[in-house]
Amino acid sequence: MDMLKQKFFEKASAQKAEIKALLKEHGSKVVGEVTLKQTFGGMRGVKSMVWDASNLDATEGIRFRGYNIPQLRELLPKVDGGKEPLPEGLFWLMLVGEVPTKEQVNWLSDEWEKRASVPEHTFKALEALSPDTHPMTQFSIAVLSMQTESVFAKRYAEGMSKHDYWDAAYEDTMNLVAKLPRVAAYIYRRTYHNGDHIEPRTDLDWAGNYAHMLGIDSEDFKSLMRLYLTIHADHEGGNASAHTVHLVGSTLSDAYYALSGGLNSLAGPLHGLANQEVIKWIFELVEKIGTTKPTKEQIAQYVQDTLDSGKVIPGYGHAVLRQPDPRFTAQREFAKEYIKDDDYVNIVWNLFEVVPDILGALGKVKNPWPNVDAHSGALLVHYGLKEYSYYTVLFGVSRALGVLANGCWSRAMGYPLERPKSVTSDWVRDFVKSES
Ligand code: CMX
Repeated sequence: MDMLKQKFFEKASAQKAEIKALLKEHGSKVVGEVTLKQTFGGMRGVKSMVWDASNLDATEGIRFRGYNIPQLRELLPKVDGGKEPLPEGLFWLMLVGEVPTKEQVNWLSDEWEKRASVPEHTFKALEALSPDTHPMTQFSIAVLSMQTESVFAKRYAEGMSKHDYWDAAYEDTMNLVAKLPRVAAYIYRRTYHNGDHIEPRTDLDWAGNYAHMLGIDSEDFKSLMRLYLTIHADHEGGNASAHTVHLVGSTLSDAYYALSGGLNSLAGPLHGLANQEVIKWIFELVEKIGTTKPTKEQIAQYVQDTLDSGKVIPGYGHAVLRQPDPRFTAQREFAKEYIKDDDYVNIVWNLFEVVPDILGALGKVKNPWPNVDAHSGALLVHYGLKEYSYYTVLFGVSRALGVLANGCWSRAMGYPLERPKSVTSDWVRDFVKSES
């Protein structure tokens, strides 16, 4: 058994026994109430799921196993001479709750490199799609097409004991994460570079190799990819993509089915697709105003026009956060350090000064601050990745780390099929009548 799997098994077995005892004694304690507003309003704040890899605080933002983003940037191992954390390190932390050593992270990079081969039929499936198929559609199909490789599905068909689900889930997770950069880069090169594909390198880390296969080989872009793929990896369990993976996985559909489902959730403009919407909207701003150096007054007018036409301001607002997203701040710091005076980065920073007051004045927006998607596009454009329809794929590659690590825990803990209760509008009418 490999060292990460062994650690995971030991931690999960101990936690399973602990939680079993805890539930025996405290299982009927009430953890919250559900109001009618929440029942109709997207279940905001309803505590109905356990998710150990990360937790979101409305003001502090995300913490991964207790560590915030500035701490991760400092503590997680880096490539020699590099300043940004390796996503491998975050995956290790999320899976077993320990900050890994440089050696452990190197082992993981090598392990993923060994498992990275993508089945030929996946490339064929992609080639069968119309070239104008949205990259997220291609990505979801590609992940699903690799389900032929599922260890979980194969072992389940052979009669696997439920005590071994964790083992098969771990194998699927490691294999699937390993294959994602190759598949995702293939989609990019196929869609925007006439199928001029770039072979993987065996001497690079997971994110560095992805940057290389995209065709952008600068060291700074590799650093950006390491940071990007770290900070987008997880955002507790209730966000739409994570929750979808959790729900699909709870039926014992394997990691390939579950991730493909999660990617379909991520592809919505209120969620991950907002990263493409932000830069598209900024490009339209530049086009409309006729300059890449708009004044704050011009920007404010453009924001107002967007709201007046009945649209949301992409990259702003959040269902849980009530402060600027630390993932936005991390990207801002990256830009300050690596990028000097870029017009699109400056527009993003000016939007940050203008938008919150305008959204706040509407009186209904609970969080007028920027989220993770407000900044990423300007950074990618700076390094030459201008094809914004691709951006959510990058998000999806990263998000796989968190949702699949959590999927391993769900199978190890033996969490059951997810099945909340729905009610009808008639039930609500009767309920309100009986209450009053
Ligand atoms: N621009 C304009 N109006 C906004 C807004 C924004 N950025 N954010 C919220 N609002 C509006 C809502 O549409 C809602 O209006 P109605 O009552 O007329 O329907 C009202 O303010 C209250 O919404 P809320 O409780 O503050 O926000 P929700 O929890 O319902 O929604 C989110 C959260 C992210 C969907 C919303 O803020 C939004 O649409 N933002 C823009 C899209 C975006 O950036 N999404 C990415 C989020 C991060 C991610 O998942 O990747």
